[in-house]
Amino acid sequence: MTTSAPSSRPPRAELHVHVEGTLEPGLAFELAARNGVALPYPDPASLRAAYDFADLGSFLELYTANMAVLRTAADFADLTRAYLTRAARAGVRHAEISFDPQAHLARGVPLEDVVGGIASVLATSAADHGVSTLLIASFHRDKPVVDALDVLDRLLATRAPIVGIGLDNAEIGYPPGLFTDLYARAREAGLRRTAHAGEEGPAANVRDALDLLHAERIDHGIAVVQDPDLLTRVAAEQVPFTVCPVSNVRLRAVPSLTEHPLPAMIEAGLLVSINSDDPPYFGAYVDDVDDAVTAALGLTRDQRAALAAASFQGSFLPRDRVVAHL
Ligand code: ES4
Ligand code: ZN
Repeated sequence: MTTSAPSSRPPRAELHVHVEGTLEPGLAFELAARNGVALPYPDPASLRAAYDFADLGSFLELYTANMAVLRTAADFADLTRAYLTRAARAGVRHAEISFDPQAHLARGVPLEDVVGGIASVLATSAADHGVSTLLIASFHRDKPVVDALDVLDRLLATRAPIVGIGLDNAEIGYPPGLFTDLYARAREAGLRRTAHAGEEGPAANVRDALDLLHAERIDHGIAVVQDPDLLTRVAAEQVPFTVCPVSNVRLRAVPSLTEHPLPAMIEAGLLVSINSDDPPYFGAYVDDVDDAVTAALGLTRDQRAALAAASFQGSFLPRDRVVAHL
């Protein structure tokens, strides 16, 4: 995979990346050795070869299994640092990074170690990597809302440095309406709100995330093109959509990049940004995604500039910080 120097790419933000999904096979093996954890693969290359997914479910299975190597605050710090180092090379100047608190609590890793490890690196990301950062706690939609409420309360009680919340994991069978209480509490606490919706689920999930959860941003949202009225509405409201075209192809939500609904979303006037989601799992950091999308869809220079601008406009940065990036 080739990577150009940052100067050859327009500055951009990355708004949709799961820190656990940035775990490179090499680092996974390093952490496994450090923590005395066994991985069911002989070496990093064999693990990477397993990154061939039939759907979201098969990806989530491996993604969750690999978290076994993440045990200590230092592990989470190393993971976060590795992502920022690579993201800086991709031209990323601001990153809004999600993490899955429930996944680690379920494995007996204290919340303080997870948050502390990630936050220790984010605190100096601008100075160390030239990347400003914000942290998002993402909740599992396939777990009960009471679990999520409990974790959110703990994050708030410990003054975890999060800007907002998200909703991820399996979408089908777990509609946004299950999480109205969670999003209401987050909103009351002054947190920003994003949610995965319309990734493998229907356009109605995008509408419900907006209307029932008061989500300010939609992660993926590609199903929105199936509902012309909703498409018109989200264009008028300039709802940010954090689209991950390579992820969608690798998880077979879309058959190929050339058939991706991104052009239809751009055409409809949506505020769309391009993101990586889980870069090593899908074989592409955000610069690689930009290149692949440009090649497959023949994006113009102006369209690419608009996508880069939208990555800042859709961020949770204060208005003056957004303007400074444009
Ligand atoms: C995810 Cl691609 C994707 N979809 C839903 N949840 C996720 N968590 C990490 N990656
Ligand atoms: Zn995602």
